[in-house]
Amino acid sequence: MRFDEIELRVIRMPYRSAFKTSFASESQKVAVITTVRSDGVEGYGEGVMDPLPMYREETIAGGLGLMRDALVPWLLQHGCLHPSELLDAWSRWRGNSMAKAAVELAVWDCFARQQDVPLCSLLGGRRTEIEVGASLGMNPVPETVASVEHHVAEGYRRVKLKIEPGWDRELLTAVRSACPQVELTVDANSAYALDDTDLLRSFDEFDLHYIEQPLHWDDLHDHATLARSLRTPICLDESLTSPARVKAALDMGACTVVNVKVGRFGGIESVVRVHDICVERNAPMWCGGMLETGIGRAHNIHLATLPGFVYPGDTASASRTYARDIVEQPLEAVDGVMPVPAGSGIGVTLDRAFLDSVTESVEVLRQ
Ligand code: OSB
Ligand code: MG
Repeated sequence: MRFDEIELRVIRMPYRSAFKTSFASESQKVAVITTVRSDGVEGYGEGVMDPLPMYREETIAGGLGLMRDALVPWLLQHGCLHPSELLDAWSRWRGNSMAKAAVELAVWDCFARQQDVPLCSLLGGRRTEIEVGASLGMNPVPETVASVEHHVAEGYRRVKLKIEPGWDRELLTAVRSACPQVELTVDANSAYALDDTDLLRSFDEFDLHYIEQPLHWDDLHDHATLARSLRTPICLDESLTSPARVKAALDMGACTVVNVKVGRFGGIESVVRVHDICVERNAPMWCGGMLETGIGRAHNIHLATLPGFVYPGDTASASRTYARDIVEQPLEAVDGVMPVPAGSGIGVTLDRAFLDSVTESVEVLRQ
């Protein structure tokens, strides 16, 4: 594939309500939407970096810089035979997984559209729908209990609660007594420390499916120590950034469950390698979310059709997060099941008028 043009577009879209985690309360999405153009066919990707490095270390400004200075010029100069080549070709530029993924995803979408096949079939995914859960931001206890009940009634296959020290046992006690059967998980986004081991062990009574990223955002060692003290399984999110890190985490017992985000791993090829590691080791994995727009959401849905994604993912209905989306197809779950968008590539088309209305900047790089 040769590329004629690559567009980097920064968009800003309000959430329907603020999303509060242990690291921030966010009321809007700022994302980089990438478009590659090759032989009259476009492909789209989404960068999940934030304006400030609150989740991991990447930022929009840093990601755009690397795209401009390295990834996009390289792609315009070399092109590729297959999108799976890009991960290794770009490995000499260290880190910056979210920036790499933002460009690589667009190339995969473009490649699939040129072959006129759905992205999932290129990856070997055979499902036509995926099971999904919902991730609830922090809200007062009564509202959270009502929200869990609402999502259970909607058919979501599991509910994840955001927690932090001082915002955990009371919430979990209330949710468990209202919904004793719901498949429940918690996500601390790195808010606890190893000194909190006794507190975290006390969560065993809530019968959680797993605890997501309790400790430091780049740690494996302390998570392995913690895991030995808990009955509840540990799932890592922030700490897992490459196939090698996943192998290390599973081998040292830092986690038994793997949250996969294509941005954090540097693209689809990297996720395919993570997938094979998890399948080989029988480690359950699931597809996480970053409150993506329809572009990133559609990519997540296609990825999650791979057989190793055995737990429900975070890719819930887009309408939970946005009043209006930048894609024309509604990405809506029914009874906790999200259909894979049909058609070629990721199966969605842009609502260009709305996209323009939420665009903050556009730059187009050419041959
Ligand atoms: O830790 O999984 C996370 C959103 C932004 C950043 C980090 C996380 C999340 C979510 C939301 O939990 C998942 C979603 O609905 O996309
Ligand atoms: Mg998480």
